[in-house]
Amino acid sequence: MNNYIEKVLNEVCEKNTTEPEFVQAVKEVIKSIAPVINDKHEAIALLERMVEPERIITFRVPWIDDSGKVQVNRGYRVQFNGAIGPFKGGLRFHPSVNQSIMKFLAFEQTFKNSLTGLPIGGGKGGSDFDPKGKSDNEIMHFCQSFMNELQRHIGHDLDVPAGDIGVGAREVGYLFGQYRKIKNTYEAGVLTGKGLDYGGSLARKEATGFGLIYFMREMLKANDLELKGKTVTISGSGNVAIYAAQKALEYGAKVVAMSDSNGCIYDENGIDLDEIKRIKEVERLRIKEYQTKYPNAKYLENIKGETPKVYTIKADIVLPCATQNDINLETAKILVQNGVIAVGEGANMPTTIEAIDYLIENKILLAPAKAANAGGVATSALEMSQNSMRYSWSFEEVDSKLNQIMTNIFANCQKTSNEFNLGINYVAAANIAGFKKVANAMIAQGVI
Ligand code: NDP
Ligand code: 2IT
Repeated sequence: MNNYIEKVLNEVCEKNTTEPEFVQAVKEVIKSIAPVINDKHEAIALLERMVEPERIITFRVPWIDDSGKVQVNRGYRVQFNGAIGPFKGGLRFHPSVNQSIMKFLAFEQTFKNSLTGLPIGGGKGGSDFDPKGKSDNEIMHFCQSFMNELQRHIGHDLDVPAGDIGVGAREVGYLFGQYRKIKNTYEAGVLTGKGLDYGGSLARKEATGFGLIYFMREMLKANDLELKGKTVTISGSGNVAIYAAQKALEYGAKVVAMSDSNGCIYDENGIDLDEIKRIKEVERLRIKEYQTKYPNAKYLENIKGETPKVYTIKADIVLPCATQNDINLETAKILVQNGVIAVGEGANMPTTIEAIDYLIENKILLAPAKAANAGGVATSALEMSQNSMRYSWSFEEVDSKLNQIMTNIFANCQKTSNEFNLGINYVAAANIAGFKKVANAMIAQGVI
């Protein structure tokens, strides 16, 4: 690490003492970009500007629950970096949401969006609202109130939100309806992840999970391996997890375990994905419900403070598709002990810095989130393109563009890795490759 990088990192630590996730995300990026940082960057305070969001918006979200009681949540939108395009990134509704989590996600999004090769800047938003156990009516009222404020800060050329944890097509629909009502205009490209009947893109729902497996396919191929015949475990059973499972199955892998925050189901014969879709996408139930149809499948309940059970099951390929810091050093050691070949990060920052280092030292192929889960936002950008054209592509057209984008992202990581002699370290490669375009755009645009 050079002196300039160390200085910026110290400042970030000092200025953001209450934001551990944000500091972690910055640390991971900034440490790996040392080979491309020089005195010119220091002279124009490039890194200092890159670690400071362009704008953070925080707002009150009042709504009335089904019993008539007034509830208040906190809403956020972090517009981190708009150098290469309108701010772009999802909305997360989860009780753990706070400024640190919003900032880490928006920071990561900036480099991820750069890697897609498409003209999108980095942003993220959300609320500490907990959708679990809420009625459809409550979800709608919350989304409407959230949009009452958010509408002032977004627009198809300004900032384009989408889904993330707790926000899927249902929520995007309610958000879009309220935006349209307030603005009195049909601005389809203001949100992505929309339903297919009102401007959504085919294959957006599948894109993050499919993209993760396309990236995994390329990474395995470059190392003389393939998905066929491999066993796979997946942390999570939401949007990313489900469509990663579907594509892995198509490529001949066997998915033996999936999870939610309570625990995991393990079916050594292979999981019935249609049943998972019914439980999670239709009924919105807990994953334990899987045992009702498959009593022979095991259910392992998580114990607070311990490794999530899904990571204790032996598999060739592990796909963290739930939340940040799911894999710590202790869990990484279990994975290595169990003979895991590859880890594919569907979630954002699912692996702690110590765990990343340990996995790489132990020659595990690690597909980093910024590159491997970029298929979702890339397809969101394709949704924006279709909205601008007032036209829509077929599922096959979108999917083939997604496949090409993920193949290009992997090739870029491999090329960068070779160029800087990184060994097999796609984490550092993705950080360097993502950084370059944002840095060049910021330099070209002056002191912004
Ligand atoms: P969903 O809300 O659809 O699913 C989240 C899944 O993660 C659920 O199974 C949830 O279980 C599980 N989970 C376990 N522990 C936690 C926890 N502590 N906090 C939140 N969720 C937890 O979200 P997505 O599938 O959309 O997102 C999953 C991950 O992928 C996130 O990290 C997100 O940032 C990332 N991502 C998403 C993209 C997208 O297009 N949707 C694009 C790129 C990345 P439970 O139901 O018990 O909470
Ligand atoms: O983390 C992510 O990339 C997303 N949640 C998707 C963002 C988007 O704008 O589609």
